Amino acid sequence: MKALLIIDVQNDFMPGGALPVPKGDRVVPVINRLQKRFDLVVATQDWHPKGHSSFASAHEEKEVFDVLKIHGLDQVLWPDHCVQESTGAEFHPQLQTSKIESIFRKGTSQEIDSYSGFYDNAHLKSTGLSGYLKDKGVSEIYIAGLAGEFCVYFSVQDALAEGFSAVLIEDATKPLDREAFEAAKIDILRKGGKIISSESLL
Ligand code: VGL
Ligand code: ZN
Repeated sequence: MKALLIIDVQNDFMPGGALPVPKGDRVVPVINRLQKRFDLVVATQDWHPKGHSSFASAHEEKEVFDVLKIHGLDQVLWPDHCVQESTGAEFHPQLQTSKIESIFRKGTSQEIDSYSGFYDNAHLKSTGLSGYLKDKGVSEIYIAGLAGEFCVYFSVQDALAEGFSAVLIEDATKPLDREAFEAAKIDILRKGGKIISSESLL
């Protein structure tokens, strides 16, 4: 069985949002068209408490996009984004949500960031997504959403590590940085993931 996993299609990642992904809004119509092709659709939501450790504003004398070691892990410092219950954390208003059976929230622990929809960045805590998908009989996960070289890339890697086949839908994602995304795509292919265009599903 194949599932569509929609990563972080939230207002703060859209042009005009707190952490805008260039052309991030372009993924919305593509993802809406794709949903009909799947038996199961699930989504993630970046969902940070106020003052989250990934926010530059939580660290004195640090700036947005500085990189810090937090508990031994490299942490990019982001603008405040996707704060729990805020408008920025809501899904894009045009995203169709009626087919989304479950929403997995991540980044909820104050001290640690979570790019992947499966685990936090230190792999300490699971969101339950892997067990949920296995319980539903899913073997293939198709991944879409934002941002291509962060939450999407990390989710693809965890999907593969959990034993799923993982397929990145290239025109249903956008990166923050195109070069970093090119490197991520090479790594996805090297790890056994696939990369396709939405056209091959429609
Ligand atoms: C993301 C940076 C910080 C993402 C989330 O959804 O890719 N990126 N939080
Ligand atoms: Zn975040």
